[in-house]
This record gives sequence, C-alpha cells and structure tokens, in this order.
Amino acid sequence: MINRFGSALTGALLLLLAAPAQAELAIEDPWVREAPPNAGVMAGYLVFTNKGDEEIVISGGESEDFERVELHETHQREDGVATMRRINEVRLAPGEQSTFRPGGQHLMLIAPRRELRAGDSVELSLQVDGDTTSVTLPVRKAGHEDHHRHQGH
Ligand SMILES: [Cu+2]
Repeated sequence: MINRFGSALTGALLLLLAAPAQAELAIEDPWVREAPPNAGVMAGYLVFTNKGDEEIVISGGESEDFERVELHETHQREDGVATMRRINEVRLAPGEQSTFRPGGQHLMLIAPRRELRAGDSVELSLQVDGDTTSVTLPVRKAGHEDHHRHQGH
C-alpha cells in the first residue's frame, strides 16, 4: 500500500517536472553591473538560449530590489550617439540564443530600493511564456568585455 502510493507520487512528480516550457530556456552568465551610489538605474546582463523545440517569449520582469524592470536595447544613431529604447519582448526560435551585454540588449533595472555593491546579488522574476522564472544576478564591477561604456547602461 505504502509502496503503491509512493510510486504514484513519483510518477506525478516526474510529470510535473517535464511539463513547464520554461525548463527549456537556459540562462547563463547573469550579472548586474555595479553603478555609482545613488544611480537611478542599473543594467543586468545574461545569455538566453532556447534549448527546446518551440518558440519562447520573454516579456518582462520584476524584482523586489527595483521599482521597475524593463527590456531595453541600445543602438548607435547615425551621429554616433548611443540611445536606447524599450522592447516589449524577446522572441527566441528553437535553438536561438540572445546575449544581453553592455552596448546591446539589457535588463534595465529602474530605481533601486537598496544599495547594491559588487558582491551583492539581485533576485529577478522574468516573465517567460506567461509564467515566471527566477534568476539570481550577482553584482559585479564592469569587466574588460565592456568596450562601449555608456553611463548606467
Ligand atoms: Cu536601458
């Protein structure tokens, strides 16, 4: 009796683990760039890879550490000035990878609610296919990969 119950439970658990589509989204190298004290915004970076066989849509996020989290994209205007704009969503086809990095797409972390220094970390909930996925992003100083330095982005 106990055994039968136990195996039924295991079966249900396996089914549960196999079900969510977001399990097929790989998130690598998450980090937040350390900003000067009192900075109004910070930027987060990571690499998304769709390891499944269906399209994945990332449509935003939120964090207790910030008033607002947006998806942004930096681009160079013809006069060489870098501007950025909000993007509503990131769509990843099966096998597709999207790299959020300084000078490109980034998570715009608006109005920090506490001071975040290198060594701290940020908990983020990303909206993935209408569900939420948690990510932990360590705060780091800008590294050598940061060729285009734009204040706060
Ligand atoms: Cu931005």
